[in-house]
Order: sequence, then structure tokens, then C-alpha cells
Amino acid sequence: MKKLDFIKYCFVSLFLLLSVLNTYANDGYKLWLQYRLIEGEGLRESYRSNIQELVPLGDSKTIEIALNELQVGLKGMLGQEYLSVERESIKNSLVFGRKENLPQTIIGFFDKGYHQINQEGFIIRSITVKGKKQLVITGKTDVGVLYGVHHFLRLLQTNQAIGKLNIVDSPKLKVRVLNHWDNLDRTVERGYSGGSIWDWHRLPDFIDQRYIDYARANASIGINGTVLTNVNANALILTPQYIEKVKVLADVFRPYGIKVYLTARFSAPIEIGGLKTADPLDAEVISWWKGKAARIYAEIPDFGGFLVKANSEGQPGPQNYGRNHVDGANMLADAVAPFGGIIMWRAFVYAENSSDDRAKEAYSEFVPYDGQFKDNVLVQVKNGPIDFQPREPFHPMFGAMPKTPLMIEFQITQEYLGCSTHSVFLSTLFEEVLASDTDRKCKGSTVAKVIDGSLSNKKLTGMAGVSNIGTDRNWTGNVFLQANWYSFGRLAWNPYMKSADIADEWIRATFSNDKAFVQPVKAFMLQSREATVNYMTPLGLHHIMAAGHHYGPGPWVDIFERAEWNSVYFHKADTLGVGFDRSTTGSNAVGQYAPEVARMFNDINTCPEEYLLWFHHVPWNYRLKNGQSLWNGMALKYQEGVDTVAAMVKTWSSLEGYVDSQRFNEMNMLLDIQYKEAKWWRDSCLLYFQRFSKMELPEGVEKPTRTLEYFQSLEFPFAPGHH
Ligand code: GCV
Repeated sequence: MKKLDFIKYCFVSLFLLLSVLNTYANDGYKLWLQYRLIEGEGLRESYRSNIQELVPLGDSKTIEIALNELQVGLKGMLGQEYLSVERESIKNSLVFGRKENLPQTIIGFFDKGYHQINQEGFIIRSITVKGKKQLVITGKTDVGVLYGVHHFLRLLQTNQAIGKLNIVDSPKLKVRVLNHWDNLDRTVERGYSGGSIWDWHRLPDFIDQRYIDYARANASIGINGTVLTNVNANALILTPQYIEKVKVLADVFRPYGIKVYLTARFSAPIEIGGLKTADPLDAEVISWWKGKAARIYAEIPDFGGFLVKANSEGQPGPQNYGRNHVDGANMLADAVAPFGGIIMWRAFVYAENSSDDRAKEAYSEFVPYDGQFKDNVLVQVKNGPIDFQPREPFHPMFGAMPKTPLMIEFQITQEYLGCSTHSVFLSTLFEEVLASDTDRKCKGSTVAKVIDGSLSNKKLTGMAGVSNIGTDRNWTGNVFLQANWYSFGRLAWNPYMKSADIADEWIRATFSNDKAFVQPVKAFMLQSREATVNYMTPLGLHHIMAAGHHYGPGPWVDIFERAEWNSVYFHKADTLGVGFDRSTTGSNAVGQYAPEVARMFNDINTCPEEYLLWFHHVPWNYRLKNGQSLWNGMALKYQEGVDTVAAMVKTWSSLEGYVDSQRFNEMNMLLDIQYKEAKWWRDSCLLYFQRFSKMELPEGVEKPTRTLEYFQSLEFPFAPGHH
């Protein structure tokens, strides 16, 4: 062996050995794009025989990115370099390019497929031309091709056969967007993964590699938009100084199919425009916004548009001028319409003066406006009527505004679910909401069908996820929570996907294809959200976390003047029972749902027990379906939540051999924290509610080792994400 060959041999052997042993440090930066060497020479060989060369068609930046992704991915997974080649060759090739760049010899294979896909869709098909096998990835646009390439790589990452592919797929939603609650000073509201990744100070000249990696990760799961700034907005982002910076980010993201959006502070015409008013019907204000939009589009021709939080939690809005949401949203919609922009107008509102039930407010304010918003307005509705709780029934607006395009907003960051230390797979929460039937009369009128436009024939559709991304090396503060970013993207692409399938993909792409690893991890992921509901807010309890930062339990919170900022407002515990009566005998929030749904929630006997205390004030000795009294059942649920986390800890610690040491150890420590905090939740909530129930803890529930006073005395002045 020549010296050079020998060195190469040693290098390759070492690479293979390290990949197989999986013991080198891995900080999780690569997310689900790990592209580990596929185990089993046989499988690798079968992939190699199908892909002997790469043939990119087209010379756009997007095709270059797709080629690069294939080269990186295939090198990692097959241990082999791939150079790109020209069209003519006799080998089995992987050809990728958009319709108009496909050679005449093969375009005919895709006629039918092109009719089935939209502008962002793709086709992956194995064909044989003159005895030569070809794998073709195509679409109507280069971005569609890029999505196809990522899908193809996912097939390899999950060890699927690629010999006879015929996949035709398109995103079901148009706007698939992350909402960053990032402030210009790089703090992140409700962010638990470090600071903001947007380095405004060094922009526009310094392009952090993170921006590129962020775009790449998003493209790999089909996310096509990013709102860079917090909905609690700062008008400065709309000044030329910042637009110049935003433009640079937009330029980085464009070839990955990602549009940039900004939050528009409604009072910007006053704050940065020198006007005396921000009244949406004022001629000067209208023209100011038109001018502002024109200047943004001059820099960023594909700028997505604005996201607006108005007249909510102190944010200015049209109501400050006696106008309404339609006036505000439509005025902005007119400003961006000439450029193809959209307005995402949030429905998360609750009155300055407490009403009888906060859960009813968004519906009451918005439903009367059904059909009045301009065509380029999406009303952005949180998944539930309160605020991203561990469990909420679906938001009644989803069943009540057939003439208005509604997009759903999920929270990926875990404001109410244990920050980034609790490993909660949120996909099951997202799935539960999307699968909820808004009507029940004509079965199948699910939230998914409302937001994908199929129920009432809407063209503009979307899903927003409040991002959990920050400057931490692993992006999300906890490797496991990368799965929530991932599942958000997959569900925004296809809101009918199942969490079990998403978990399966993510585990295989992120860690290992070994069944002995995939199965137990998948099982605990799928249980993890229910466990959190159980140890935080079982049986329909909600909003009983500590005040302000929302970290940890605080069912005793009763210090705020505004009633609905207090936990006691939400649980209403007294000596008779616990729960918020939203039935017809109470606030009648049930009346905001379609009649069949309302009936189901209204009757304590048909109300699903997971929403029991959401809709009813229930006596402590009420009999649950399992025969337990409410008090015992609640205590046992808290215990069950803790026990599930204990099992998660055990499962994970038995999987050391399958994961690199860094990610393994970090997860171990985080799960230990989660276990400790699950017990903290159980003990403090049970001690607190026991003051009202005056009943003993049932058998099987561990006795608290601390007093209620101890838990009430805990303070966390520097809890993250709260400013
Ligand atoms: C961005 C909750 C959060 C706020 C957040 C708000 C919203 O109230 O606690 O931090 O503000 O929701 O969604 O606008």
C-alpha cells in the first residue's frame, strides 16, 4: 500500500469506528441533520447502487444548496464522496431539478405528478430510461426540489427502501412560520435556550453561520417563514437602520424558501414617524404605512408581511382610537397588498377590565367580524382559549368564523410546560388540537380542516409556532426539545401527520435506527406530554403556575388586581369543590362551541374528564369514571405524572450504549431535574388543594416532605424568559 493510501485507509477506518461506536462528543448542534453512517454494509451498498452519481439541473442558489445537502448527507450516511456530473452518463443517477430544467426524455414521466402538486410540492420517482435507472426529484420550483431532496435524505436517515419510489407530496398549508419573541436587545420573551440568535449589533455586515444553519434546518422540515421580532413589538425594527439588517437575513433565507416577516407596532407612525396619531382611518397614518411598506419591499421584494398584536396586554391598537380590529388589520393589509404581502392579525386579546371569563374574550371580540377582513389577512388564533396551557380544549373561534381565514398559533417554547428543562414532546398536544372536531354534527370538521382551508374553501392558510430557538449550542436548550421544532414543521406541512410517525423519524434522524433504542424512546416521547399534564394540571386544571415568569407551581397566586392574572381565578377551589364553571350555569363559555360540542362539554357526564375542571366546578367527592372521588383521582393523577417521569428517567439511563456521551449525559441531568420538579408540582398543588378538600391523600400517593409554606416561600427572581 502506498503511503498516501495507507493514511487514507487509516483515516476512513477511524471515521467508521468512531461513527459506529458513537462515543465522540456531540453537542446537538446538527439537530436532526446528523447524517450518521448507516449501519450495515448491505444497506449502504444497496443505497450506493441506486445512487451512483448526482445530476443537478439548474444553476440557482437553491439547487446549489440541494446539491450540497445531498453531498453532505450521502457522505455522512454512505461514507462516500459524491461529485456532481453532467447529464450524459451510463450510471444510475440521482437527477434533481425543477420541471422546466428536466430533459425531454424524462419529463413525460411526471405529467400526472405535476398536476397533483402545488408550487412548493415535489415528486420523487424511480424511472428507467433506455435501460438506465434514474431517481428523479422534481417540482415546479427549485424550492420544491429542495424539499424533495430533504425528504429523500430522510428516507435514508430512517433506513427505508429507495428502489421503487413514487412519492408525490405538497404542503397543505401556505404559511408555515416561526414566531420569534426576540427583542432587539437579544433577550427572548419566554425563551429558555439562551439569547436571541439575531445579532442585530453586528448585522448587516456580519453574517453568523447560525443564520445559514437555521435556514437549512427550517427548509429540511418545510418551514417557509420567520417572524424575526417579538409580538410585543419595538417600532425601531421598521426604521431604515434595521431594515438594512433585516434585508441581509432575508437574502440569506431566500434560497431556502424562507420569507421574512416583522411585527408591526401599531403606534409606529407616532413613535418613529412623528405623527400625532396612529388612527387606522387617518389619511396620514394610512399613507405612512403605505410608504413604509413600499420602502421595505424596495429592499426585500419577497417580504412576507406583518404580524400584529394589537390591543392586548398593553400593546397599542386600533381600539385606542375608537376603531376595531377590522379597521386596523385592513389598513395594514392595504399597505402590503400591492406587493403580495399578508397581515397576520392576532386574536389573543383580553379586556383591560376583567370580564366574567377570560376564555370567552377573543371569540366575543372577533366572531362578529367574520367575513370583514381583507383577503390578505389571516387571523392568528392560539390553539386554546386561554394561553398555551399544558392542556386546553380547542379554541372556539375555529368553529365559528367560516368566512375568515384562520391560522393556528402553537407555542413551541415551553412557557407553561417546564421551560427547557422538562422533556415534553409537544407533537401530541398539537395533534390533539388539530384532530379536535369543531362541530361533531357533520363528523370530520376538525381544526386541521379549518386551518388547511378545506372546510370552507380558503386559499390563504397557515400555522405559526412560537419558537424555542436560542443561542445555546443545541439551539433549544435541551436536545430533546429539538423534536418540538421538528414536529411543528412536519405538522405545518401536513397537519394530519401522526405524532408516532413524527417521533419515529426524529429519533432515527437524530440518534439511532436501532429498534432497541427507537421503541423505548418513542414510547416515552408519546407519554411525555400526558405526564406533564398529570403532574402540573390534571383533569382540566389550568393556569396555576407561579406568577410572572410562570416557572413552577403557584396555585395560591392571588395578589394581582386584575383577577385573571391570579391562579385562584382559574381553579376557584373552595370547600365544596374545584374548577371553573363554564357551563350554562356558569360563564357559559360552552355556548361559544357548536351545539353538539357545547352539549358534550356542558353535561358533566359527557364532558371528557381531561376537561372536567375546565368546564365545571366539581365537588371533592364527585365520582370519576374510574370510581375514585375527585380528590383521590386528582391526587392519583399527580402521582401518575411523577411516576411516568421516573420511568422516563429509568428508560433513558438504560440507553447509554446507543447515544454519544454528551447528549446522553445532558438528557440524564435534565430528566433528573424534571423528576425533581414533577414532585415539586405534585406536592405543592396537593398540599394547597388539600386545604379546601380537607381529605387525606389516598394510598399510592407519596406524602410530601415539605410544607406548603415552604413551597410558597420559593422565589425565582431571575427565572429565564421573563423581562
Ligand atoms: C408575547 C402570554 C405570555 C406573554 C406573551 C403573550 C402573547 O401572555 O405570557 O409573554 O407575550 O402570551 O402571546 O402575546
